[in-house]
Amino acid sequence: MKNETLEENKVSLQQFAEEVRKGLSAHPKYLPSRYFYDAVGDALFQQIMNMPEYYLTRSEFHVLSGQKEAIARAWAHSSFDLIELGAGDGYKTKVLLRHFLDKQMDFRYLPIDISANVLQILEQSLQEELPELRMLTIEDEYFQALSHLSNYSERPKLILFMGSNIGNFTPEEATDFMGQLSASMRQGDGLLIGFDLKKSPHQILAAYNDAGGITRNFNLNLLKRINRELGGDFALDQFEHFPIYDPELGAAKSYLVSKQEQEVYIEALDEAFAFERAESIYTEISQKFSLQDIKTMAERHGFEVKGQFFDEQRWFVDSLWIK
Ligand code: AVI
Repeated sequence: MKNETLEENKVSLQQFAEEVRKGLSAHPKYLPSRYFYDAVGDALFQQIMNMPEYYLTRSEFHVLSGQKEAIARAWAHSSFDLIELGAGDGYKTKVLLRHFLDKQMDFRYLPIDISANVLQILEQSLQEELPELRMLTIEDEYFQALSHLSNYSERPKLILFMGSNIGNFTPEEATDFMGQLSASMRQGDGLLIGFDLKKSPHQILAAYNDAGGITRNFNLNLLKRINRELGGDFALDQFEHFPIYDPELGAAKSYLVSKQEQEVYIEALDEAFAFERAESIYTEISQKFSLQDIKTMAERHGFEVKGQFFDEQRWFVDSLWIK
């Protein structure tokens, strides 16, 4: 078992190295944002969710607390499997779980995540707070887990994909992801999906450029991780965090910009990467959406929009789609 884990780690380290090579050799340079989330990145993201500027988590929490009854009514099933993609710490999901339990609905909660650590922490906290909850954690890739599930459960599925995680895909990746997700669902299954809505560009930009510099550290942690795991020699003080927001595209993008001409060597790749002064690495997209964008996406993938659930300020929406 231990060897298997070591083998898996080696494979994913190799994949990480290859993706870094590809991104740093490209013009313009980029790095995939999913590598933000090592243990340090997870802890920094936890801090981000508590920052005054980062309204997303609070807004979605307000959606769920204010609209839980309406959501349950629109879903309209009392016996189902509740599946969550990328559950995190469960802070927001607990609102729904508690409500469904109070209403004595007959459901199992199945959070899917590739991190055993995340699932273990979640399971422990749910066992303490909601001991009556029936739950089965699934450590796997999303689509692999969903295809297994369809084989042994006949009950309708309600899939949760919250937090505006869909926004961290490029529009092409989002189309690909939604296509796969739709293909893994049966007629009548539901998807409750969170979208951060287009709003004042100042407000959006501030969420990715906080005064305390936590998002800066989150972004720079990507270079720190390359140093630590791949033997890189990035000088962190030689790169600056630079977020932008394009209100036309609804795209918040983050970059790391080289302060000077420099070379960075990465041992695992035995390769040096040259940076010109002011050359950028594109590290993340956080796409924002209009209600029309959401409707178009749903219809394109064969869903009917059954309900749109907002917070009071209408900054965030959890949208219920039925296949
Ligand atoms: C996880 N995801 C929805 C966050 C976002 O808002 O795009 C990640 C994040 N990046 C910087 N701050 C937060």
